[in-house]
Amino acid sequence: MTEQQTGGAEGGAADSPAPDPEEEEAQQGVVSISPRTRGASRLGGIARGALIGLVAGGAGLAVGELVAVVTGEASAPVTAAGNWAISITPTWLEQFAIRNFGSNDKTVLLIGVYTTLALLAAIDGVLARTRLILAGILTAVFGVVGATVAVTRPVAETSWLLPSLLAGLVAAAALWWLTVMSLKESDSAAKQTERRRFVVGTLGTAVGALAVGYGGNAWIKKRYNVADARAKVVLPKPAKVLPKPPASVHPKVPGLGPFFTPTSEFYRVDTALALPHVDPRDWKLKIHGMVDRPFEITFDELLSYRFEEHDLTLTCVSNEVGGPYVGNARWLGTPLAPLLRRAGVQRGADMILSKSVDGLTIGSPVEAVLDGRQAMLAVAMNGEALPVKHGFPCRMLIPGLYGYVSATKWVTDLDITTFAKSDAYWTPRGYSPEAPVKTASRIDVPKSGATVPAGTVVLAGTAWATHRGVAAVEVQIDNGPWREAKLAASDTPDTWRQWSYEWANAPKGSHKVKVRATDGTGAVQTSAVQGVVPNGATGHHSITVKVS
Ligand SMILES: Nc1nc2c(c(=O)[nH]1)N[C@H]1C(S)=C(S)[C@@H](COP(=O)(O)O)O[C@H]1N2
Ligand SMILES: [Mo]
Repeated sequence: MTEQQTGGAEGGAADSPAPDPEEEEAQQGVVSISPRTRGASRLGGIARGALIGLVAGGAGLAVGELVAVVTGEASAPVTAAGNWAISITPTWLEQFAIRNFGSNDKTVLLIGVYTTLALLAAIDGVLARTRLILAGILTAVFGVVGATVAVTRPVAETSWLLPSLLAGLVAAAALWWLTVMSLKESDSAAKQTERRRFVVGTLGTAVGALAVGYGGNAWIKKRYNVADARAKVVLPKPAKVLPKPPASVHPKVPGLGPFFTPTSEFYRVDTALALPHVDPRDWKLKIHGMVDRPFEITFDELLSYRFEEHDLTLTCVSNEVGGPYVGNARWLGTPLAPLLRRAGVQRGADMILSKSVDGLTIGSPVEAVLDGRQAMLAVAMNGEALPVKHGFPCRMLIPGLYGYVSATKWVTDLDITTFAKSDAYWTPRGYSPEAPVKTASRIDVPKSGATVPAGTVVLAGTAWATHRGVAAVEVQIDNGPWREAKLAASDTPDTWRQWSYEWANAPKGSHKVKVRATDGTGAVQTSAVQGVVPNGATGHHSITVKVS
């Protein structure tokens, strides 16, 4: 809204002398207004109210952001509200978001939060023109609501009340001030001065809010930045250097992704709206609960342990058949089993409830960590310290289990407990407490719907049955017989296996191609179609190809 537009609204006064009920009320209520301006268009009043609401709301949020420089990023009003929204998101909506927005789901959520807040602020601003006290109280109530959702986050501190409370107060004050000025401005006697005051006040508040908001945000980013700390981490040398897998783990088919997923392309799935920025100097891991000898270690202590490299394919329970939420990396970590043994897991304990700094909890079977597989606390992937979004400085990994039951990022707490007693984050949201990775296979080349020249068509893709390994991959064309694909070399049973198939004399026309894998135990991937809830999708991936 510009000054010209508000001016235009007022210009309409002469043409429409009907008394505006809004201004009449304002006259009785808050400020006395000269009859001359009664005709100011109602629309102009609404627009101006909405503008004031937005500016006042913005001022509040900006101050909230500034306070959050001290109280922590996740306590900022918008972040807290967003995190709360994530926590109450029903499973169907979460699935919808993952399916449609993928790793941009956070951006979409933030847009949603900002839009909702803007709408509320605008409505409140309009309301303020006739019911200033009520609107002021409402604004303060928004602040209290924000403070409540902030302080009820799993790892909140009492100070998390502050940003939203102050935001509410500042917004209420700004709303009051600007509304009173705006209503007064209609007064004839000092019209020019009043108007200038209103415009300057509104513009000034808006500019100030933007400056403080952006400044606060930049300050938060700087203050909680761990890039330097990450750069300084000296990765421990693995006790035994793992040789590079042979080149034959990758069939050289154009368009097929590499055997190791580049870190920059590795999928990301988590509930963190503001990524946790954990300084390794502050990091501690606590192992406690049903153990004989609970203990706590620092990052330096962790780094002094025995480290191993391990190639492992990580996948998400939310990955649909043929989906992208799977990646393969070389991880550097210290085995988890010796740490559990040092703590002395008590009889009856069957669950590790791991917790991240942002309060997310993940439940994993104690058995899976102690049965000899390479469960680890990882500090690096693909030769570099973990990126912040993949769990810096430390994350858990257990081969064979979906990420939501094994791969805790920013992990700081292992509570040894039982599945009977404890629920992890996703359990009450409809996901199974335990979830081994299901056998899956995917056709990556050609892309579904692609047109390819007749002759020999090369199909290629990947298959995984983490920890059981992949023993065979077969493809089926147009419901014909299943034909054995050529498997690339196997790295470990914990990694995916790429495959290719030369489809000779592919006839012209549209064809359907399907794939299925057999895992290391000899079990063939099921064709039964199941969605991702409660413990992973099943069914065969299929594509259509046009041969021309
Ligand atoms: N702290 C934390 N750890 C987490 C999650 C999370 O939301 N928060 N998501 C889990 C899920 S569902 C998956 S699939 C993997 C994904 O790991 P990535 O983002 O590094 O690929 O992390 C797991 N660890
Ligand atoms: Mo996941």
